[in-house]
Amino acid sequence: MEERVKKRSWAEPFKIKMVELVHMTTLEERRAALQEAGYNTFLLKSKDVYIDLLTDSGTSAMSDRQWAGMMVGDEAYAGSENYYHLEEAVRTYYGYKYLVPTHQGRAAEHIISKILVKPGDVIPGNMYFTTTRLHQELAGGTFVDVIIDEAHDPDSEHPFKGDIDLQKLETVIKKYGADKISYVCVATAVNMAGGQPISLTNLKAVRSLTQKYGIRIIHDMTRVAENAYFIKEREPGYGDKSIQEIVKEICSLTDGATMSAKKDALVNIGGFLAINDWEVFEEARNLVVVYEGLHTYGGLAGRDMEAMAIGIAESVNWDHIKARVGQVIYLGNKLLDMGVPIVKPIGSHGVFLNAKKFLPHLKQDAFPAQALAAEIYLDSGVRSMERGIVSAGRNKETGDHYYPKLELVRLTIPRRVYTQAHMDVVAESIEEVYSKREKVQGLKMVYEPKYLRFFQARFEPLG
Ligand code: PLI
Repeated sequence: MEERVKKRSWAEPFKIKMVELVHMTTLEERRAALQEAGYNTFLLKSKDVYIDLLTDSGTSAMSDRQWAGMMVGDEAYAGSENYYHLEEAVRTYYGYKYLVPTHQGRAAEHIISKILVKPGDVIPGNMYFTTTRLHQELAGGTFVDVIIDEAHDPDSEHPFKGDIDLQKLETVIKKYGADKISYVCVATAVNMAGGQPISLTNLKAVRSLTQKYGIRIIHDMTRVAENAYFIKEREPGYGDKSIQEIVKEICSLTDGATMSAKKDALVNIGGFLAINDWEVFEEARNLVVVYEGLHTYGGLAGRDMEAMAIGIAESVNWDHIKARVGQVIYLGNKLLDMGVPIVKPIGSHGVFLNAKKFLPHLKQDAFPAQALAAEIYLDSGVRSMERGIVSAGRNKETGDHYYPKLELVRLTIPRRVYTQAHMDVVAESIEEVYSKREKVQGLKMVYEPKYLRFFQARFEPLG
């Protein structure tokens, strides 16, 4: 009986109440759109996209309860009721003491970097994230990657590729001295590694090591509930714990957090900085007034804070998270069955194609992942994102490209937006591109912005 139950199909834990019509395009229209966009999927117009897997950021469908919450927005300049609801949600579900709302995650990164990073500092972390590292660098710091080696190997099946290598971390602390370490940056569901989780066993060990040296941990909690899903599924001793309990335990091992609520927390805009230390909070509360807005709205409307408070509660619901990650795993398994090279294990928020293996005839400076994302769009109107050499940017000292080991195309699944039928269409398009992969040409970069170049760079086909 149990076996039979296990094999039964599952479906999304919601009904669809309103739909957004999508636009179908012809091959000729897509070719023209791609040229106009300089072969960068960030520069495509949304109207030219059929299935949009660019990002899971701000692209979720809000629930009817969140929309109802929008109607009780208290748009007072100061002391909005919705701020207090959000503060309560952050305390209840995450356990952090003090809250500074921001318009999105990078604004929280900006503020915490300004407060904690001094010129010449070092910030160790479990793999870089684009905006996080840039804010650390702009504050005069240098990011050092201390994730386990397996995270850089797309074929490693390590269940917790987000883990920190304790040896690497201690070596960095000893090399620079604890007073030069601004904090350790711990991300949950590590984005650039493919949505890979950190284990609680590892986080506890990181906590004792950093406590020994008196170093803070700042948590990039953008996808913490998704990380908790993998802990519940994979980590001994956590199978019977709820997502809410696991999330809270993760947060309790850190001193503060930056949050892009546009992901886990199911809103189209919003973020925050949460912190346990009163002095850091005081400074952050002061700085947010300069860059975002008063400390009780931080660049958000009251209604956005209300939707976020409700979204936080929904994000730790088991049925929600199981279906959310389940849909990503559904797409990943389809691609594996087709023989397409992807990052393993399948991550939480998207399926990451291994462009180095997909297009072995292209050198990394011919931007294989960028070229692959363009080709997929051309085939079917499915929009994906490069996460390889273009995203990695340049070394700020030497000016050379970073050559990351991972050269990936991310098929990112927005939450509660697409059905399994959409996933089938995506998989068939990737299979089609894979069947004619040797014809895919590399690209040359013809325009390169100074910061976060992947957003606005332009390319042309080589040869
Ligand atoms: O896009 P923001 O400013 O709300 O958040 C920045 C940010 C911080 N940390 C992590 C892990 C992210 O994934 C993140 C944003 N990610 C985007 C936009 C993405 O497409 O993955």
